[in-house]
Amino acid sequence: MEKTLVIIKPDGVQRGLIGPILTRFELRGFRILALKMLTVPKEMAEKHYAVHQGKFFYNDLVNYISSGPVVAMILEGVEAIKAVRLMVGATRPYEAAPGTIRGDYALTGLRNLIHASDSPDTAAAEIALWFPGNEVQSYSRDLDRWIYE
Ligand code: 3AN
Repeated sequence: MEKTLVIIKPDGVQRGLIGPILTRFELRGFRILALKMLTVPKEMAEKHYAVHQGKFFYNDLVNYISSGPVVAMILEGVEAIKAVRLMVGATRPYEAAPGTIRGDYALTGLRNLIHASDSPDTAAAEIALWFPGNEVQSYSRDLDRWIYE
């Protein structure tokens, strides 16, 4: 089982897409291990996007993700990192395939609705940053035996 961090960005919250996005992940079979709404402090946003420091879009990224409430969650499932990234779709929303979250609900630039960890190392670092302390549940569900062979 793999864990990944997903953030519904301010545009997703403002557009009333928390429910539809969560539903997609639940229906796919992922377990939600942690879930919260928060407004991200600037320093935390800078840490989250540290790999992009120095790039021309870095300041916009940091300002945008801290501009209003977001919803952060940890999802667990087999190959969760890759599977969730495929559900999220391409970085540029206008290039995202129909059927993906960005491809169905987003169109331009920074308004790409959602963030998802892109590797096991990133997932571990992002989970530690967004859910420090004892905020993560561990549980099984009866229906898991119908999702996993
Ligand atoms: P993704 O969110 O698809 O994993 P990353 O991690 O490469 O994409 O980039 C993080 C965020 O930075 C993207 N969601 C997007 O909003 C923004 N971004 C990435 N590349 C560019 C770019 N060339 N111009 C403007 N914004 C960008």
